[in-house]
Amino acid sequence: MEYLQEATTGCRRSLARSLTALESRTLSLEQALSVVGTRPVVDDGEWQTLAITGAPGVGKSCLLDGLLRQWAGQGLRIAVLAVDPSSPRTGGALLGDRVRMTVVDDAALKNNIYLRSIATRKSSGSVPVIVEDMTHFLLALGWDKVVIETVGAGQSEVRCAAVADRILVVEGPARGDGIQAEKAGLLELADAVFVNKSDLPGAELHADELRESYQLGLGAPPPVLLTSALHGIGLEAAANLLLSLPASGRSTKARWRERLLAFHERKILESPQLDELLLELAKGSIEFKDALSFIGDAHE
Ligand SMILES: Nc1nc2c(ncn2[C@@H]2O[C@H](COP(=O)(O)OP(=O)(O)O)[C@@H](O)[C@H]2O)c(=O)[nH]1
Ligand SMILES: [Mg+2]
Repeated sequence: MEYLQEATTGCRRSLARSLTALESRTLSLEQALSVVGTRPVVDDGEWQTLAITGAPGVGKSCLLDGLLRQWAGQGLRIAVLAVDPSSPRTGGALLGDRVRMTVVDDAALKNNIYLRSIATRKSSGSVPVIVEDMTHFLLALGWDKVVIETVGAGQSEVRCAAVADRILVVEGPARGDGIQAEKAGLLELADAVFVNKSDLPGAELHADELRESYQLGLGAPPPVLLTSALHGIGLEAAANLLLSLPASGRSTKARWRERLLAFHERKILESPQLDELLLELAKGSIEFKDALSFIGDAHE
């Protein structure tokens, strides 16, 4: 595991190799941290991890490119994990082939940025668990912040977002159908909402719809900001707002819910007896509740 040691010296190739080992579960986070060390926890109210989530095509990658320029320009070192739910139909990536991040081509900034995508279709393990482990590892290596880009659809993606200290939900202009119920869960988790593509009609209308719907709920509403990643409008304000963004009280409960669920999932997926238990269950030689108690016992 020499590559782990090398990753601590800033070698990108060794970093990539370490992340691949975490992804394929041939390396556990514990093992990795035992080599690279852990980072002391400073509770200064600042976030270390941010999730950027929202429907495909709303401009998350474009926005992130602009935000990274601002942050890297201020000297922050930021690692990005792009969770890429590759399309089962084409086998191609849903996110990866849309927009290329240009910040990594910028000689003055690229040393402050690291990009890594996680192809969920190829993944053998639970993606939220992998994302969480990679995040801890990157922070332990001394990256200032980790940003997780994830499509805001589906339980697994919501759980990826819940790994983060703060959640930014990105929306596009109004499409005339108001705020749909399936979005409510995601909006509930938001510490901030950006309505991107403010250069297109309907963006302000949608921002108003969102603000209104937050007024109906309990607790302080998250800030709702208009941005145009394409034209660079509102990006500086957005970057500053995010850096000092407090966790919204309303998102905290939903986040803990997701984290509890993720913990449970990890317990099951990482149980050494899982394969055996599944076989026994399939054969009908043990009962469901026996399997549950096995998994419980293995970790207590
Ligand atoms: N008009 C307009 N288009 C944008 C804006 N931001 C992104 N786009 C375009 O939206 C498409 C999807 O962007 P992308 O960042 O890949 O979206 P993602 O799937 O959410 O990551 C691309 O063609 C972008 O050029 C914006 O502010 N205004
Ligand atoms: Mg994207």
